[in-house]
Amino acid sequence: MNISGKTFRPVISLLAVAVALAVTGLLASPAVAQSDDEVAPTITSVAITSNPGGDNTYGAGDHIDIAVTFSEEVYIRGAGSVQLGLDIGGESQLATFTNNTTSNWHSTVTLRYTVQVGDVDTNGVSITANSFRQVNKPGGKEENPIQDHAGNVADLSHDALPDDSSHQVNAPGGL
Ligand SMILES: [Ca+2]
Ligand SMILES: [Ca+2]
Repeated sequence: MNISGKTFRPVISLLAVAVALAVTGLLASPAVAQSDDEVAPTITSVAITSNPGGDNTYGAGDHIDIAVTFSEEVYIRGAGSVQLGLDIGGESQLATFTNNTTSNWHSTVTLRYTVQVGDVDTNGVSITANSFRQVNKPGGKEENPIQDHAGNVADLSHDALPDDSSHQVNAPGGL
């Protein structure tokens, strides 16, 4: 056996990193209250809430906002941590959570897509079924799944919204 300082030190460092990660994970987790609640949260509605104006049409730079409502308050950590899929003229686009509160607990979350030059949908925007999803990023999906106060992880399934002619898009690109 030849346990020199050179071989020993990296082991200590790895342990220190592991402990630090474990502590960070504990601190980042939402507090779970004592509760008899065993019912998982579900998505009860998905609706476009922005107003494109009298012409029912969004132009480049306009915001399309979609509200996703849950059956109860859920923990969602931070802006950008969840996304929702839109279909704009046959192209898949992502709306992203814009958290405008200091709380991570939400009954309804609003996701926003900003219309880009080149987006055109003459029969209106549609929303893809079961496209609401949590983004995998540090402090996100693995450490903090979307859950209720009792720690029941949410069922994120939801219906599609069909083409909605009151939410058309017309931002054609140049030549
Ligand atoms: Ca519950
Ligand atoms: Ca469409």
